[in-house]
Order: sequence, then structure tokens, then C-alpha cells
Amino acid sequence: MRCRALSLAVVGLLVTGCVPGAPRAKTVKARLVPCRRAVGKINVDGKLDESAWERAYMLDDFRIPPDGKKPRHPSSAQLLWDDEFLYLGMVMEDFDVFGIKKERDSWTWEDDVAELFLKPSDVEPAYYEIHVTPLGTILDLLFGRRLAAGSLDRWKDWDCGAKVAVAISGTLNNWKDRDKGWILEMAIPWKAFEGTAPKPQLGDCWRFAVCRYDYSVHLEEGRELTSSAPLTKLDFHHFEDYDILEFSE
Ligand SMILES: [Ca+2]
Ligand SMILES: [Ca+2]
Repeated sequence: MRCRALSLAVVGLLVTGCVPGAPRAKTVKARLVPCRRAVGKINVDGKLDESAWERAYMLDDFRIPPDGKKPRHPSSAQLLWDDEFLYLGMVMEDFDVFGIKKERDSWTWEDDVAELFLKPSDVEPAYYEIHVTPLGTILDLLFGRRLAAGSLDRWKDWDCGAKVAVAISGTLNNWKDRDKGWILEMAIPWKAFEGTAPKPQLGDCWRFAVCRYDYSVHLEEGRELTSSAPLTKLDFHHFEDYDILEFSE
């Protein structure tokens, strides 16, 4: 959907009027985040060392909803795009990297997990959720409408077709030592969205959030849930609070 706001090149501003697919009269306040074009090839290998990543906007202010408290284990996320793929790179500090699920579309949120939410339109109710664990296990969901329209099982037929690579710095599933964290590199083909969302054009906007479940013996409460978007509820599906990703040069 077209991004309606003008003069939105300044990152991090609270902007009014940039509403994916919404009538012009409707106003929202959301942060506009540029999704810059990937220049050169990205090898999906778990190393964010391609020059393309250097120009990607860095989201490094993950917070714990709904209070916005700073997490013990910080994260950063970067998004890029080209004609074929949407790319996500994430660096997650984690003293206790944990992941045991191996089956696709299993309950990945019971492991450490990185989650990408994408909502291409404010008019259409459909949105997407893609999880990746430290084992590279994927859960991908296309929701026709928010959760009350059915359990997760209803939406998990969708296959995002992503290329995924994970790199762990530490020892997976050994809680007795202290790990450093893990990195996710992912490329999601635009063809995965065919039928529900047109491939974005320059200037289009999608709502999005990058989120995380992090389990750790080093955390007093045993887990930490964080989001790149300023969620006013502890609910990663509260897309009204997502930031807005603008597909830019
Ligand atoms: Ca790479
Ligand atoms: Ca963890």
C-alpha cells in the first residue's frame, strides 16, 4: 500500500498520516522505519557481513511491553529488500541459548525464538507471522484475521519459503555455562505473499514488528519477551502499535 506521508525521510519521527492502505482521513502515530534496498548479493549463512547490511537501518531499541522497560538481553534487527526477497538480520544477546523443537510449525514460542510480524494493509485484516528458533525451526502463519477467527492450526498451512541461517555463539541447550547469543539471517521471497499482498513498490508501507521470546536461567523470571515496536499490551498481535516499514532506495 502506498505510504501517504510526504517528507518522511527522517528516521524515527513520529509521523501522522502514513497508514498502509487506510483512508487518508485516518491518522495514526507510528514510527517510520526505512527498508533500504539490498545492494549486492546476500548469502544467507548466518553472518551479517555483506556490505548490504551496512546501510540497513538498525533497530536496536527492543523493549519489554507494555511498560517499555529495557531488556536484560538486548537485540538488534535490520531489514532490507530487493526484487526477489525481504531480508531480516537479527543479533540477539542471550546468555542461555535454548531450542529443542525440530518440527516445522511446532510451538516454537516455547523455545528461544525470533519473530517477524508483517501487516501489509490497514484495510485488509490479513497479516503474517514468521518464527525462527536457534535450531532454524520455522513456524509461519498467514492469519486471515486476528486470533479470535480461529486457533493457530487454522493458519499454519502457509509456507513462507524463506531461506534461513542461524549462528550460535555459545553452547545450545547447556544452561550451566554462559553463552553470548545468536544471529538470524533470513530471506523471504516476495512470491510467498502472492494472493494476499502485492509485492511492494518503492514508497509502499507495511506495518511490522520484530519480537522475541528469550528463555534463560540467568533471568529472574525465567524469560523475557521483547519487541521492536512500542506495544501497549503484552500481545505481539497488537498490530495497531506496530512501526511502519517504508520500502525505500
Ligand atoms: Ca550473510
Ligand atoms: Ca535464551
